[in-house]
Amino acid sequence: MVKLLYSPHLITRRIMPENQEFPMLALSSRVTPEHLFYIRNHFPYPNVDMRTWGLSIEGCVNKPIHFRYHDLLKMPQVTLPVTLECVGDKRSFFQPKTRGEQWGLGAISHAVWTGVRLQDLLYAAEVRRNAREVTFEGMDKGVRTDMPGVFSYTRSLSLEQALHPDTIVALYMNGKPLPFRHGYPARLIVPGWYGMASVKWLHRIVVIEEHFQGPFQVVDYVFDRKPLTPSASEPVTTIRLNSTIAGPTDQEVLAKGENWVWGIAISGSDPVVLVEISTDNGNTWHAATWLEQQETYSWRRWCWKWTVTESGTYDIKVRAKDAAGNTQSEMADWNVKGYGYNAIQHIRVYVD
Ligand SMILES: Nc1nc2c(c(=O)[nH]1)N[C@H]1C(S)=C(S)[C@@H](COP(=O)(O)O)O[C@H]1N2
Ligand SMILES: [Mo]
Repeated sequence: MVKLLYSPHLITRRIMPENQEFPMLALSSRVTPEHLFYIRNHFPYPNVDMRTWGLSIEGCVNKPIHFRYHDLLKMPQVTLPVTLECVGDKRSFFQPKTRGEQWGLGAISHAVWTGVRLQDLLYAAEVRRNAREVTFEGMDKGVRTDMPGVFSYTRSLSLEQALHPDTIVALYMNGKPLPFRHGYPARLIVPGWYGMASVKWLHRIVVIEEHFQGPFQVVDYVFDRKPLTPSASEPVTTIRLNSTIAGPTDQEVLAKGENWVWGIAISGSDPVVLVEISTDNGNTWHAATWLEQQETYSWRRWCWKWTVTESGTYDIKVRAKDAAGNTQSEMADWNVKGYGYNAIQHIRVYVD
């Protein structure tokens, strides 16, 4: 039987497979409640039978291991707040349009993840010297439109990234066992990276000696720029500096007086240090106020009180700056697959 899940709280982009986004306007806490967390699936949901489920570590290791669920639960656990963002987030803003799910602002959400360090599992299996990458296989599979065959959702990481102490096999999300749609019983969490790396319904880890060539590694999730030359193709990794206005919304009509502009900022590498708002199409900028502390791998909410005395049409913009001095640009970094949109967001509001 095909599982059809659909959440009325989310903004639906596709029902089968389920692809739904977080309604940014519902941003009211740092942690996204489970029923509002965005969902990104390539395939129908897998059938997970906990009587037989296990996580195997095999390939280029001295001691292949098969972990049962309770084995993992008994191991030392770490807890990390991590924002997941789909690299297709904001794709609908690219001009010209690019193919794929037309995500708006909300293919991004934040949760607190608990699980075992991947390095603990890999050390237990004794990775051999000639290992180069580690592949992660999800239990979901299906066909692709661009090539024949049935594929599982499988991704790889360099051995170095796999051994990073913050790369975890998560068993809990926000203090409860992972919800099925977010990868129960176990999923990879690669903090700071776009969401495609965080493989759900994980059941097989294979250590390999070569570069993984699966379609979710070398066909999808690469920035392709035309004309296509080898140097113009680079793999998608960390989350780009970005900021988003949750409210007001584009084309909203406001009253004169005090209005709050509010939203989130994120970066997968250098921390965001400043968010600025403009209400005159980018001529003058005002620093927003943080609603919470900077925390590695986490989005950060901000707000700014806008006192409007005159009726009119206002072009509001938001831009973030990071600790390395980078800032968002006006121009989107257009690429064939519509990945990594992080141009300055622009909305128009009317004050009556
Ligand atoms: N097994 C599996 N893992 C997966 C995917 C998938 O389709 N199958 N999608 C990936 C992508 S592209 C993203 S953005 C995140 C989304 O995680 P979420 O659905 O828990 O929000 O999961 C990643 N892990
Ligand atoms: Mo994604």
